[in-house]
Amino acid sequence: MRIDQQEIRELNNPGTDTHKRCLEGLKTVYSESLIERVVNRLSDFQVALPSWALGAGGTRFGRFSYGGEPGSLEQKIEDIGVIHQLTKTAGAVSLHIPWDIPKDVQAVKELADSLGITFDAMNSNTFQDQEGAAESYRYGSLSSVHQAAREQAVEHNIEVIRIGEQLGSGSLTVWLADGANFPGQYNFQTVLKHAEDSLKKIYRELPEDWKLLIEYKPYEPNFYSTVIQDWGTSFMLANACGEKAFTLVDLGHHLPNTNIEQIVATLMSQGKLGGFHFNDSKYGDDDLTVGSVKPYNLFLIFNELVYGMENNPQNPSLAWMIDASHNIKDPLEDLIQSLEAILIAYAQALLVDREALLEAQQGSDVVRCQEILQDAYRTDVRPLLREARLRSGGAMYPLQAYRELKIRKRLIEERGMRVRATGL
Ligand SMILES: [Mn+2]
Repeated sequence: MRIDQQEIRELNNPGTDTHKRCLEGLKTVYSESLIERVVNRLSDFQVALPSWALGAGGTRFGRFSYGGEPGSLEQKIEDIGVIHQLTKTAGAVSLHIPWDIPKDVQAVKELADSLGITFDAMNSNTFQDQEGAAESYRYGSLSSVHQAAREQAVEHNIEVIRIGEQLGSGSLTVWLADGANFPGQYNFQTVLKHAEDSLKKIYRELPEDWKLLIEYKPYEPNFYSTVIQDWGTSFMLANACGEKAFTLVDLGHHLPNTNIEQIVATLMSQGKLGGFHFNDSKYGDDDLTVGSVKPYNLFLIFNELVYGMENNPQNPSLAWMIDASHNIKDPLEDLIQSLEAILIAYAQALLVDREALLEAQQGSDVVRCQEILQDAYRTDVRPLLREARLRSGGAMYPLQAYRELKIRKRLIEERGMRVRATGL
């Protein structure tokens, strides 16, 4: 389904005057040129939505369906189209292979194109056994001690690159779930060497203008060790592969209280941060809605991302993606909430007075340093988000619009109650 642009305009109209007054209020604190700059940055910012995020979420204990789920890749792209129409921030999709192999590449491309959606990073999957596959990944894939399993996993990643090439994607994300459940299960050095050799084989097949993004995670699905457990290991492997390989940071893939903003700063200074997965967590890799638990943390991370984007030309532009699970929520509502949280943190980080901060840091005025960051964090930047959306034809209040337009009801009428999306 598609929303009639007129419907969005009609929803925006009554709130426009109030919005303008809120925006004027911000102009009493920040210069007009800064506000203009932030609004433009927000309009340009696009976050990819993964093709596996549009179906009902759940945990390993259960899954609660909600009706109107997308039953095909085409419908998933249409759902992203709806979110993009409302927010103007979801202009990309990140495909998971083999869950979402396009049957008709040309048709899928044309559909995405008509909705203003591009194909961001491709995701391979060697954490599950695939139907009819000769080798099992039970004991690992790219790092397995079994050569045939390693070769099959490398082959799969190359196939994902080939599909991505046809779609116009420009990067491959490898999240290697390989690890050990028990001490002594494997030799740490052997599996790391295998992982490196396999990644190099995949890297050799990358098109000239592509990137290889290497994700890390400390534990889960294996509970004793993970082959690529932290940013240092990923960084080392990316360096071993070459200049087109980068580290990908997933917010949930850290042990509790890890200083993620420092990791971001370190990687960007080395020009090696390539991708970013958004989510939030309380205990582990909870994949909660972005900004739902630790919004100040998210702001501090964005503060480093903005600094890096402005000061590290050696770092490439990043592949942004939401990697969360809505669990009991309507996924589309959850994704709208996540996009809002991302833009809020980004806008706040753009408001940080960097000159004043530098001066306070040089003068070791610790109190002032904290005040400068928190001044930005405590600013209600939502009028800036609304202004950006208003200018690009989105809804000023996307979540409210989603509800008022009764999108879920319309999707259920169109697709029924019983469809089940492919994926986890
Ligand atoms: Mn991830």
